[in-house]
Amino acid sequence: MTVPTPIVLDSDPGIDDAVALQYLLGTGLWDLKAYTSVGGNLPADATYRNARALARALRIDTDVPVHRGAGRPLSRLPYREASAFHGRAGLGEESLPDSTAPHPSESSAQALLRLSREHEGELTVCATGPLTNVAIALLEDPGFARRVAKFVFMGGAAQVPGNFTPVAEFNIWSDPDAAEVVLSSGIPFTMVDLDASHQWLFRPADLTALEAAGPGTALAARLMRTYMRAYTRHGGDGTCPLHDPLAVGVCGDESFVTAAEGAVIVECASELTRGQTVFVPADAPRIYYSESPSLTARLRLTGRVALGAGPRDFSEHFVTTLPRWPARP
Ligand SMILES: [Ca+2]
Repeated sequence: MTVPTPIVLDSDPGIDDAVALQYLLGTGLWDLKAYTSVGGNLPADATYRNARALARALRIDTDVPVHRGAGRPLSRLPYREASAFHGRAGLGEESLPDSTAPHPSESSAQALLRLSREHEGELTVCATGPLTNVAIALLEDPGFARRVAKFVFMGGAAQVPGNFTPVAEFNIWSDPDAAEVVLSSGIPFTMVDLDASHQWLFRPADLTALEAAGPGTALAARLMRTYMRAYTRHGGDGTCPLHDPLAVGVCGDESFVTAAEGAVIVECASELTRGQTVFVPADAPRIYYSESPSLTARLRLTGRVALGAGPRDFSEHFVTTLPRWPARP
């Protein structure tokens, strides 16, 4: 039996964040050290409240501290609400009771920094919201980038259109400056973008399977039903993408995606293309940006970038793994 690896999930719940948490617990691969909330789908106070309520609903709130994220993006107006997809309070129609756990004094960024020191070289960080907290940790202490073993985030669109603007994915659009701080830090990153997450879909048969899996998956099934309806209202075909769960999956196994090595540079100056993630493969022509010493240097800060679905079936893994939590007595 393998020893669970320390991980922090940094998240803006959000429906797919919620089921990503339950899936993470179901894998049995991870020792969840903290659940750090960040503003994104809703303002920071609301995602913190939702994160605490989810920790209670999934019976981890006595063991896993939940931290409050930064109050706003690094240099932008406060987070917009994505209530069209996630419901007015962020978790569909649910109104879950708050946890009774004490409120930690550490912010999300402070918890990330402490855990990167306590588990230097071992800690995986998975981010499924805007990258504000991770950027703040890096601004406070750039050494965070080398202490983290692996950083996987859901966000961006490498070679496909965006989902919030023609060129930008929602998480990166929400705080592009934070994303650029993170992706230029030298942190060992894997970008789980729309290129991959739009390939792994949750289908009506998967919903039926979750609904049949017992009382432990009733909440997840209700959330996913709401999420599928939202996608259908927005022109979908009755399925929905598994954005955030896929990022958690890739923390454990990259073969759910195909990935290439390369740099990702985030557009922060333009209003029109705000949050665009410009992917430059490591084997790109060497003339790229040769007139710009700063961009040429930037291209050396590479990571793994998902470009599509991988050989291993993520949708199937998600639906069979999530019901393993909470463990039945
Ligand atoms: Ca999210």
